[in-house]
Amino acid sequence: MSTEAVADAGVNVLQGVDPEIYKWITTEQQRQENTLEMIASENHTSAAVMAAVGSCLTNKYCEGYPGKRYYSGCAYYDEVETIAIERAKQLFGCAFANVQPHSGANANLAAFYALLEPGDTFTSIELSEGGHLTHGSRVNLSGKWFNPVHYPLVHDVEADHFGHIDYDAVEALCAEHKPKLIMCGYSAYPRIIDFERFRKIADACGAILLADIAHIAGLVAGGAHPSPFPHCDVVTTTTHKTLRGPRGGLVMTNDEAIAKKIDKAVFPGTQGGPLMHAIAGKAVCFGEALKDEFKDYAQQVVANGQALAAGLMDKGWALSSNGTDNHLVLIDLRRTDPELTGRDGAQWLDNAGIITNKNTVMGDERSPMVTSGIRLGTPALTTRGFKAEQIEQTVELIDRVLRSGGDEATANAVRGEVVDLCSQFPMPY
Ligand code: DSN
Repeated sequence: MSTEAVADAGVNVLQGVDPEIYKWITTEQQRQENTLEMIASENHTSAAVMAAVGSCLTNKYCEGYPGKRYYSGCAYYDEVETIAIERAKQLFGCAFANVQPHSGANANLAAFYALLEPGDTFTSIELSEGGHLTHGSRVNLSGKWFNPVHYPLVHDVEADHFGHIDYDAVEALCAEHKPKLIMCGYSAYPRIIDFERFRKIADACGAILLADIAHIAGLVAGGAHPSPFPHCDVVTTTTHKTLRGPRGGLVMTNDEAIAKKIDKAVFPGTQGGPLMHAIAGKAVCFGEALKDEFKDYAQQVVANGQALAAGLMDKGWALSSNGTDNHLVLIDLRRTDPELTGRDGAQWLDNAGIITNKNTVMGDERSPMVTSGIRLGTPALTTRGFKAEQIEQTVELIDRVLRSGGDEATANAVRGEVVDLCSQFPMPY
């Protein structure tokens, strides 16, 4: 049976057993097919990944690691997990990989548990500036049990590196606070991360350097963003987003002592049984990302990101950091249409079939539920086959919607054009 047939068979069985859930899955499938998915952290994974995730591997408990399990019957799971580990190491060029974290948040939790004691100081950027909940937010364990000190971006709109990390300020802040760990890697940062500079800063203050490459993992794997190795001590990531695999997490390192601590911190420190069906999906995803086509994909994601940024700026939309080097673009509405909020803009786009998210921008005075920004990304559109020409069409549609004042007729007209555009670029499954 082909992988497509396996995936279809699974959904068709569901139709008879649970028509209610079947209805919502197929309705969601139609939504995905007929909308422009521009959430920077989402993608369309392959039929092969979905077949692995929807397989009988969901049935088994496998606490422990390959060759050292707490249950019988794990031999084939050892094979799957070992393949996933070896492929992850090959893909990212590192010596150790733990493929068990259920998510990026779990990967970060395990890294903190392995490397820090409660109360220890670490540095990162704040969630509202483009960081992540697990990078020291007050409402997350990382901010409650540890002592985060946040480093700034360049806020001066006239400065050469407006919106970039202020590396000199990071250096000064780390010299002052002597963090045990420095985090780099973000959720809404459109620029290349200078891992080499971070290494120098970490060495100067004796800190461990952790990169959370969740957003850019696919770009790193495809050679479209510099690698965190050999500069970083620990690298955490998700496996969906630009890497285009199943939802899940991954931790990597070149340091054997750190690897041992991470393994213990993932299991039994912070997780129980690994999700072996998800690990099989990760193995398939890493195998796909090792192919030459994935390099073309990663380059195209960035080319499309830059076309999106250039197109929006041509239309007069101000962007955080005035552009992008990667897969994401952050519109700063305050500098174009101060009355328009991220909440309204994202809702109007949603009404027109363009799926984005509201996002805070540097120094945002609006709340995270309102915001002054809209975050857009190109990973999913690129998977569908979009190139510069379709990105230009997409920019036209976004501009019309955002300048419409939320007009329903405009949303409906754009929605029709979106459906038409989508029909020319079928899903990868
Ligand atoms: N929620 C993800 C994002 O959208 O960036 C990060 O985990």
